[in-house]
Amino acid sequence: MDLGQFIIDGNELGIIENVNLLIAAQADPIVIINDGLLSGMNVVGEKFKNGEMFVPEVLMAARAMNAGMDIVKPLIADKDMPTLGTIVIGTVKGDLHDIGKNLVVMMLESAGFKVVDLGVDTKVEQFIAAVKENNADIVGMSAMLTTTMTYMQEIINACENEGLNVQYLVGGAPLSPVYSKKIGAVYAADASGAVDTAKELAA
Ligand code: B1M
Repeated sequence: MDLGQFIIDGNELGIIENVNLLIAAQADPIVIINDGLLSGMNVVGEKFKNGEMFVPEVLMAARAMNAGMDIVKPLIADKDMPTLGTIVIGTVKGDLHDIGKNLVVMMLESAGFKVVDLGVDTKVEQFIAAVKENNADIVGMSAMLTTTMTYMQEIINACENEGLNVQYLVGGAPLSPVYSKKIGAVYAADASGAVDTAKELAA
């Protein structure tokens, strides 16, 4: 059975039914994740990047992925859980836009990152506390307003002052690669780009 195709089709019920069947047949949960769920989500990422899939379809795929993960996760010891790294993410202070950020979160989780989502209107102190608490590798910041994107620099400065050993991933409509580089961060244009960039940063 091709679990990946159920993910690509966003078929949540198909995933639930077939993951349960595989578990009943004693399949290895790690193999289910890597060869079934993640491989399907990788295809979704590529298709989204190439304009062959759109936001609603990606959301459905991510929901199917999460439904599958919810079944297999309890069967895996934390230490065996495949993880590419830990990302603390939030929409920055003063900004309430979270649709794009939520999509990025879903895609990062589906790709195998541990994501600590701080939500919207996130202040410097929240980022710093979450990085320390979770020993994060990456700080992800989203902004949709020209008036709020400048706050990213404050977050980066504060993290540097604290001596935190993290990389910075940023995105949102008003951002550009040039501006992102200027503040010391790496830019991703969309959710699938965020996954690719996060993989590079965490490597
Ligand atoms: Co607002 N809004 N909004 N809004 N809103 C915009 C952003 C705006 C461009 C509309 C416009 O004027 N044409 C404009 C900003 C102008 C500017 O600053 N340049 C604007 C404004 C002005 C405002 C208010 C100030 C309006 C007012 O009250 N006068 C107000 C501000 C509130 C606040 O935040 N303090 C406001 C409010 C709202 C709503 C609450 C009504 C609602 C948000 C609901 C929500 O998010 N829960 C809203 C919406 C929906 C929009 C638009 C229409 C759509 C945004 C969206 O969700 N896009 C938007 C216009 C537009 O973009 N066409 C607009 C879909 C989403 C999938 O894409 O968010 O770009 P996007 O995310 C992408 C990428 O950007 C990237 O990946 C995502 C997925 O592919 N990405 C990342 C995002 N974050 C990333 C992080 C990463 C990497 C990639 O790494 C960490």
